[in-house]
Amino acid sequence: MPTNADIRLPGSHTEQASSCLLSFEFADCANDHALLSTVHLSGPVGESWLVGGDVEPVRAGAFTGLRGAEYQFLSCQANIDAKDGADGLRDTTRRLYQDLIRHVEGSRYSQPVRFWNYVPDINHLTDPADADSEAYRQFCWGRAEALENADFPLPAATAVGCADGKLHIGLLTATDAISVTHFENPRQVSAYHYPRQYGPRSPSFARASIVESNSGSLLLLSGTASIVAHESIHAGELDAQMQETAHNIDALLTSVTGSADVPHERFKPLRSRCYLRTAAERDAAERAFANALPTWPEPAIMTNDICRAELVMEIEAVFTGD
Ligand code: 3EB
Repeated sequence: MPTNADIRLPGSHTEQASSCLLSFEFADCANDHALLSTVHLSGPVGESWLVGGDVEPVRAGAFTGLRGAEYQFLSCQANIDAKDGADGLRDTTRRLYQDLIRHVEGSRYSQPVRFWNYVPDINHLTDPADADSEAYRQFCWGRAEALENADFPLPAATAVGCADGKLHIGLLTATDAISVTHFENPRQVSAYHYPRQYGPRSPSFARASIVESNSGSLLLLSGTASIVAHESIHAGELDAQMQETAHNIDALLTSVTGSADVPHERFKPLRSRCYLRTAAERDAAERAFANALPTWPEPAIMTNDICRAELVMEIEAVFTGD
């Protein structure tokens, strides 16, 4: 039976019973409060992100969530009105990100750790003749406008599609008691430096973020796909994209640990998700994943569109450090 996966955030309250700060349901997310909208295909049916000690509810504009001693998680879901076209998504994204930034900057939990974004009909062009009218590009535009004046570094993120018509945004942040650092991938151009051909404004995220305290560390890997430098490669090919994604993850971990000789010794894969564009490719994705990442625990495989139309899969993961 697949289990719900626990991810324990490092902090100073390790001796206390843990509380759930944030939970993702992969199997049953048809409720109005779900951060993630997806269709579960195989593997773990959810993730619970735990903190030591108690948590209490927080409300910040359109966002709600929980906070513990050192971490806060806020999320919201917004209906995107199809009749507003591309501008509706860009404006809504800008407004929600501005709300979120304002709240986070004014709180004790001011260090961003990781974003999750689920964008409705992410590859849809409101004007078929204009590649910049794509939902993902409009989302990136609104997000960049909100973040350009923010006083914080870009953290790890995921941005994939969803089919419920709503924009879902979630943000995990930490207090100064936690060390938070962000990393890029030497095999990939930083997303915030992608050239103009990918849209009016570049995506705003780091390739990975590490949270660390005396009790240990976690590496939070952003959504990672078959992109080398800034180009998508192996368009439409599941096996090859899976291999290329594994190479990207390998390059990132090697770079973070600072050594090609003893790669990955510091970080062990704990939980992963594989977002798969085509549900019918589930069995092929299971095989390709096991082939490309043979030492990893079984991933949660789910169906979501990927932010570039030629990409068929993307992996996000959490690694435990020492
Ligand atoms: C990429 O590497 C693939 O826009 O927040 C991965 C992770 C991707 C996060 C985002 C996009 C985002 O560009 C797509």
